[in-house]
Amino acid sequence: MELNPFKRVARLRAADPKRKPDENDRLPPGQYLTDKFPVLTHGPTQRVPKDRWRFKVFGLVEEEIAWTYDDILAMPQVEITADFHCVTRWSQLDNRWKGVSIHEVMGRIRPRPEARFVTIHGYGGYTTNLPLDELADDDVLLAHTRNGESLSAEHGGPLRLIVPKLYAWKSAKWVNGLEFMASDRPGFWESYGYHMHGDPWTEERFS
Ligand SMILES: Nc1nc2c(c(=O)[nH]1)N[C@H]1C(S)=C(S)[C@@H](COP(=O)(O)O)O[C@H]1N2
Ligand SMILES: [Mo]
Repeated sequence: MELNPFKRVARLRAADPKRKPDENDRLPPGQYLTDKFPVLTHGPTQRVPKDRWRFKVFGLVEEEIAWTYDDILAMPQVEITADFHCVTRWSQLDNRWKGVSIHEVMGRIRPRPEARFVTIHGYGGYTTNLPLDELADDDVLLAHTRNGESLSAEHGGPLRLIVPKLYAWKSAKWVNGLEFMASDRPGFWESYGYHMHGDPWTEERFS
């Protein structure tokens, strides 16, 4: 049975001593290493057929867009190697993610000048918030493949966001939209007390 989000955040917060990061360590403070690829989803796994997939760009943009899965996959692909840190304390090193760089996506979008933050939307109603300049970072991508294998539905396949520099709750599974905003607004976990930003190196776990 799934814990209710209030209880879950209260439990994590209670076990949250701050530590100093070790500069030589690849593991952020308070994290442990795992070789496994745990599934961490709040609510049911979404199973959206690729031919019905839509990726919407809306909010503070000059022009709203709705791309199909094929539209997105037709954009140039990249592969990055990145670590993955869950706020529940497991970390994985050296995932090879393949997909479409957010730069390709951003190059086809015209945010209004007042847009500073983005809400990432996923099928199932999941949301998470990011500053626009961090969404547009070099290592952010819409991933469909990890370590040479297509992402399973449990891991957000056919398409998920990957934001390597922040805790993994920012890496929305079944990503289906970017909503541009002038000011920051908490997403799903952020509204239950997860940090608005979520840098694992300074342990921005809770707000
Ligand atoms: N749509 C959606 N995306 C999500 C989540 C979720 O519940 N729904 N959980 C987040 C959390 S807390 C983590 S740690 C990672 C886990 O990804 P994984 O299940 O592929 O390991 O997905 C993130 N993205
Ligand atoms: Mo997580």
